[in-house]
Amino acid sequence: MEAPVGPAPGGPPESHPYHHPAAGWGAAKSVTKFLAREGTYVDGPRAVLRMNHEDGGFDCPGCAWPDDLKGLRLDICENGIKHVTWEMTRKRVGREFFAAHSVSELSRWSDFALEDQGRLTEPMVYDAATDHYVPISWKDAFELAGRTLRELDDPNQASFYTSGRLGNEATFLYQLMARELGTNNMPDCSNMCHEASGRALYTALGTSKGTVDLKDWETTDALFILGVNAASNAPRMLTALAEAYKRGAQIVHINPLVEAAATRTIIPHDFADMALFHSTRTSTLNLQPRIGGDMALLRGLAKAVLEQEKTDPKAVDHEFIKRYTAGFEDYRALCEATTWEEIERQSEVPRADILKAARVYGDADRSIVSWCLGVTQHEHGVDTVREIVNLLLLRGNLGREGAGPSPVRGHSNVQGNRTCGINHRPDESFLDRLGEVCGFEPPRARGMDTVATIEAMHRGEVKVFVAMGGNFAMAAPDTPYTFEGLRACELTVQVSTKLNRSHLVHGRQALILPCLGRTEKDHQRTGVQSTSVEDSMSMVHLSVGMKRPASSHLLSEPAVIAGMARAALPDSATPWEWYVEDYDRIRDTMAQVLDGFEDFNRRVRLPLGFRIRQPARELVFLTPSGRAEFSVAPLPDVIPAPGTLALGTMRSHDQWNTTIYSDNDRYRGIRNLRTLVFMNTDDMRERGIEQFDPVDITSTARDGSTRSLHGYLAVPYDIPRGCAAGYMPEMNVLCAIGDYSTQSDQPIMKHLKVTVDRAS
Ligand SMILES: Nc1nc2c(c(=O)[nH]1)N[C@H]1C(S)=C(S)[C@@H](COP(=O)(O)OP(=O)(O)OC[C@H]3O[C@@H](n4cnc5c(=O)[nH]c(N)nc54)[C@H](O)[C@@H]3O)O[C@H]1N2
Ligand SMILES: Nc1nc2c(c(=O)[nH]1)N[C@H]1C(S)=C(S)[C@@H](COP(=O)(O)OP(=O)(O)OC[C@H]3O[C@@H](n4cnc5c(=O)[nH]c(N)nc54)[C@H](O)[C@@H]3O)O[C@H]1N2
Ligand SMILES: [Mo]
Repeated sequence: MEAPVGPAPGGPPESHPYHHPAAGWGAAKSVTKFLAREGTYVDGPRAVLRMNHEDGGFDCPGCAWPDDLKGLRLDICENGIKHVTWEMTRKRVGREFFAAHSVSELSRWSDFALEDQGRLTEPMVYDAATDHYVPISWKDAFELAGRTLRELDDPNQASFYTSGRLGNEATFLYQLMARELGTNNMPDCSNMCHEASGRALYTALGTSKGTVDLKDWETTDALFILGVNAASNAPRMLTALAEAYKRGAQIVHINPLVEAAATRTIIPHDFADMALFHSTRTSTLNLQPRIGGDMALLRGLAKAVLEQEKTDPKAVDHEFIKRYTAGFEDYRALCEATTWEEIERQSEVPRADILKAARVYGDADRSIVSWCLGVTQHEHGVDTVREIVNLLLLRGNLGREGAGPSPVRGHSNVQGNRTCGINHRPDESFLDRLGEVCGFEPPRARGMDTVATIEAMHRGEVKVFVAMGGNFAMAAPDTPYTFEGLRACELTVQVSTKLNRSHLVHGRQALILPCLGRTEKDHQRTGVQSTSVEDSMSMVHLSVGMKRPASSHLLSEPAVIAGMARAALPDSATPWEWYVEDYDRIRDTMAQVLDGFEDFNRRVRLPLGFRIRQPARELVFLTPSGRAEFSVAPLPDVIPAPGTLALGTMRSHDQWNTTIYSDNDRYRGIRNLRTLVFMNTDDMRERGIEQFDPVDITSTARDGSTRSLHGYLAVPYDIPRGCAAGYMPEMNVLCAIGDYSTQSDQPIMKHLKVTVDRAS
């Protein structure tokens, strides 16, 4: 990649151990600086006071952690504030901007500089003759998109991407448009995120979501947190962890890196603690498996529980297993056959430490296991999530208060997108209902996901690419390959709030369609509209924007979709315009199509919204056997070959996916540096590498092809031998398009096979 991702560093790189609690004053200071830079000193704090409120306000567009059930408490976080103010910036990108800068020129700008220009204000179309984006009316933009879609030989030559911001009502219209056109090609950011969790939970429990809610977090005896950097990526989890600690709950963190959430925190809304610098611990035990070693570690926990049962029959909940599960005896045999030696070797955690965690699990009446990308973005992501379920089933940790699986979802509405129909592998029953209620015959063939879409672009089989939000060019694996795919398209359409790389890496024809953000007032014919979103714990509630839109030319996402749909489907029986006049009408249709959405309009207006029915939570398993299924997968071999390292790509504290706020990563003690690789000191010494030495990183894909990054700086870090870590999206260059999990089709972004050498 030619252009840098982050801003120009504010000084020489620094790396210091971080000794302060997570959140607290460090966070407060960072927020103040950020508000000043965005020019939103007054609006920012005012907006934040209206966020996640039980009597209205908008849903934080940041992460998907649920709102505090106690309602009015001001449960906000540093990164949520940054995220909101990023959208509310006073800076604007208008037609003058595009007239002044050609696409070739902008392509040399950093990703930071692109987004830093502010909010997009009017629809633009690419003019190849001048290499500039020029203004286009909404009507002409819809006609261009509609005509190109109409003229395709086959609707499967179009692919419709969703980034997890999109509200439920827009989501429903979007999938309806794609399916009326005749395709299930609906890649989404979930394909890179929690696809593995969904598939594993669906097969094991018949529900593709977690079963617990915040009340369970408040009553559990033991929390096991795997592969999530909560202090940065789900900061409001810190509150739950601190409160659990104060109650005497055990908190076990399982992560190759000891992240800030695994130490201590000052809860920002606890003003007394803030004033007195009083911090609370957020961990009782930290285990550091090697990258990919979680499954072996989980197997070790299960093995220990089964061994304990020999002297203490209550260690295993036989009553539960007999009544509700299938496959226990096979699983027991598998655990017995897996040796401690293999478990230790594959996990890189000593048996004594695994036994400590097993004792926590065995002593707890109620346990929750929570996880994020450290578990999913691997070849064996599905098997590992199923191993989590195996472990929970052993002690009946399901279907009762304080117990169960709890995946931490990413984007604020990524879970809602799936619920409302964004799925390239839709259920027959969903399609039947959709067809019946909306009066058309939906396509039945499976569609393409993210990786399949990029490959099909290369073959010339996907010609039109529409993205509802996100930054596909940077988020997807194998950056140069993804760029080529996008450039091979006939038309690319990006519906966005801010300028990003995906606008510059475009098809022969290209549209930028600017839309309202979640903080903004959405006025339609019948008045101000609200949209609904679903959090990580299946709570659905309304979000109402209250800011004046960034420009009078912006349309809401439902309006953009309806405009495109009408142009692409002139004979459609769907009342697209009527839907947009009043989103209650969309919700009434959704209530007829979607499971658990009956009486949607009334229930979504309850003070905290409503929780979607969770059959597994009620011990109803919609699996073929009608029972919760144990799995019996062999342990994968995750030990790096001699001379190689397993590299995980992850986020810094100061970024939102492809949006980079600064070159700092406060909790990991890094300043002014993103092009780095964290390494174990022994691995560095073996290679003759010192701190901040420039290194070359080369990945070897399954097909034997290699990809390299040059001049990255090595940073010694407390990480197991054989492991390395660095930042996405830069490191997507190293992730080959073919290196996706055969279990989930997810790119294996946490497990790249690399060599690291001193720069030549
Ligand atoms: N501020 C902020 N918040 C965000 C986001 C953001 O970019 N910025 N992104 C949002 C999105 S879309 C998502 S999906 C989530 C992502 O949230 P996370 O899953 O926390 O995201 P990552 O930064 O990828 O971090 C993954 C964690 O996994 C650990 N890890 C790496 N490999 C392994 C392994 O093999 N085993 C285990 N146990 N751990 C491992 C890393 O050390 C790191 O702590 O956050 C959401 N929230
Ligand atoms: N190597 C590596 N790659 C990864 C990951 C990893 O861990 N490692 N993580 C993966 C994961 S989990 C995810 S979720 C993806 C993220 O993939 P995406 O969701 O595609 O990327 P984002 O960076 O979240 O998208 C940011 C853009 O969204 C637009 N936007 C913001 N708000 C709105 C809005 O309200 N409406 C609309 N229409 N547009 C809006 C803005 O234009 C902004 O530039 O990246 C994936 N890529
Ligand atoms: Mo994500």
